Amino acid sequence: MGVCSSACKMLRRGKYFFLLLLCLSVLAWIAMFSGDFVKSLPVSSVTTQALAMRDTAHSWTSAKDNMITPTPIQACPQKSPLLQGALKLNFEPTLTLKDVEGENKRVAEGQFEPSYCTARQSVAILIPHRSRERHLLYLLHHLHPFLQRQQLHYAVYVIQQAGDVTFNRAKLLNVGYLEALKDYNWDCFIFHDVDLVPENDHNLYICDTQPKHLVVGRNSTGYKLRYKGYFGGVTAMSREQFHQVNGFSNAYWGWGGEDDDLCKRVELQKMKIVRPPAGIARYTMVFHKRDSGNEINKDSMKLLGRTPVVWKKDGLNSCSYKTLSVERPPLYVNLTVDIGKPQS
Ligand code: UD2
Ligand code: MN
Repeated sequence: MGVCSSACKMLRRGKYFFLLLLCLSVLAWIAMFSGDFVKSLPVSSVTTQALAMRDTAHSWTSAKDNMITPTPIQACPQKSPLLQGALKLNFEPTLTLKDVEGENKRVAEGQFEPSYCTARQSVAILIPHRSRERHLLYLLHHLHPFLQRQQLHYAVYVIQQAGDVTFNRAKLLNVGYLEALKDYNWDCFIFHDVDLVPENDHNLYICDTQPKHLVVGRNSTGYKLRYKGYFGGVTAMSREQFHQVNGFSNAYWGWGGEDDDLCKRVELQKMKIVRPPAGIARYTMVFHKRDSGNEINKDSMKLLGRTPVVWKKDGLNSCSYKTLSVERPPLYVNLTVDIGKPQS
């Protein structure tokens, strides 16, 4: 027993020694391969990349070769869920441009685009203008929220006639079309009097397969269509439709006739004017007297007789003007132009 016990003790000690050696060598091995080895793991490892992406997500989303595919934005619905129908309009004498800017923080340089869906059309609103600041303010106040509820990508252009020669609404609208296309390839153009405020947001500011007249009725005429070929006030034409008729005539200086001329151009192209239902296409015209510098155009009947002969060479393709300034305050693009004067 004595011999065996000392032999057993030696064996046990050897076992411990061996275990200790094993532990030490494992530790030495770990120490040797840690650090550099871990760092040299292949970077193509999906896990590593995923972690890297998670840490810099904000810069990745805009990277060209983005590996995180953003959820595609859906097209806006055919009918906007934001529409309210008949609206209560207000014309507060104390309203200021600052107020309207404050109410429309998401409009920049006259432009807006829904962020939650892709607008069905990109629309340029063209407003011919001179010395009607109060009317412009009321229109901007109502029109911006109205267009946003329709989920449109849009921009508002105000085309100011410089100087005090006779007003020419039609030529200003031609200029607006040509200038707006330098900014963006708009699908649709709305030619909009400054004093007409839409009363119902179901009156959609989008273009149709045919030219569209948006004012069936207004307060001052008992909301009745004035006459069958009436095409004044607010109209919507696609980029192609307006190009096809060579735009408005540039020859109408003073009040009247230019809207009838556009109607003739449309009919000459075998297009047909469409209108929304009378219960929707309603406007309030802010009261005004005839402006000085916009006296009745005595030549309008004579000019209308010539339309079928001259339309091809009097219009967009002959519209000469000088752009004096382009400003971009928050709510509209402000174009000031010299459009010349009537030929005597
Ligand atoms: C009618 C038409 C209008 C046009 C005009 C005859 C309707 C609802 N409107 O408007 O589209 O055909 O007859 O030319 O039928 N403007 C200025 N400053 C001026 C003069 C005119 O900004 O000094 C602009 C402004 O956008 C105004 C528009 O031109 O709304 C039409 O002029 P208007 O309002 O004096 O003519 P009105 O109401 O008879
Ligand atoms: Mn008017």
